[in-house]
Amino acid sequence: MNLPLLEKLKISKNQQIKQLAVLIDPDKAKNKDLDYLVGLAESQEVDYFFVGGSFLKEENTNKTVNHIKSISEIPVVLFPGSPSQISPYADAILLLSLISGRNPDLLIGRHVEAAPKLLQANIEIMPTGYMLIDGGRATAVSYISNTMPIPADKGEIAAFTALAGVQLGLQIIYMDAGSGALYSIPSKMIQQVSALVDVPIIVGGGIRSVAQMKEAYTSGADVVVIGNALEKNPDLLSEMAACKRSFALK
Ligand code: 1GP
Repeated sequence: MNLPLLEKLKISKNQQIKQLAVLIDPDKAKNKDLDYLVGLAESQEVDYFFVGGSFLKEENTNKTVNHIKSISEIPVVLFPGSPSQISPYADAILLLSLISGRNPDLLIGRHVEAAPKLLQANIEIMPTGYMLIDGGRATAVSYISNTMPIPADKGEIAAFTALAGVQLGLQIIYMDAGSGALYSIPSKMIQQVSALVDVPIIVGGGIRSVAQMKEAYTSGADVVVIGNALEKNPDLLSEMAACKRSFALK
């Protein structure tokens, strides 16, 4: 029997097995490049594809998810910027509450809009507390969501925000410096969050090197997400996957 992805994520966390997600932006995914990246991800045993973007010009989500599913066994998890990005062909969705912000639309409004679509899509729902952290420059998600990120040196605020999310019943915390962030999330902040909450922690935004990835895992990230760096250079994936695997050997 296939375990739900949330269960797998929790088991991996308990066993201190680190995981790697590759972020695919459906607007940017050209079939040839996508096939190459998906092929590499298969051979390197990447754990998840996250599919989505904060601002999609075209409704490419279904097409992209279908295409990935036709050539890969790796689970596809929606990381949606809006309810229009819900696809019934995905395995699961990170149902995001933007808990770092104070925009009611992204705490409950869009979820009401999404509810009937999710009911119909019948995919696994992974309730996720999403925290934007300042990564050194204004990001699309901060602009589009009309929210301010948590300052990178305010680890305590991040930790109590995450704790409040977990107390509200959220099952995952996603700390994101935003796609293409100048600076990835400081290790001290990841440590502070992971010391306070026991749910799986996803970390992404601005991670371009194995050293940054290693630092995130060591600080308490259970899943690291890489988008931009692999769009620019997919061949980085083999060393990144090796970094992830090196934690399993400890
Ligand atoms: C963004 O966490 C993801 O939401 C990944 O960011 O594209 O900078 O890797 P990058």
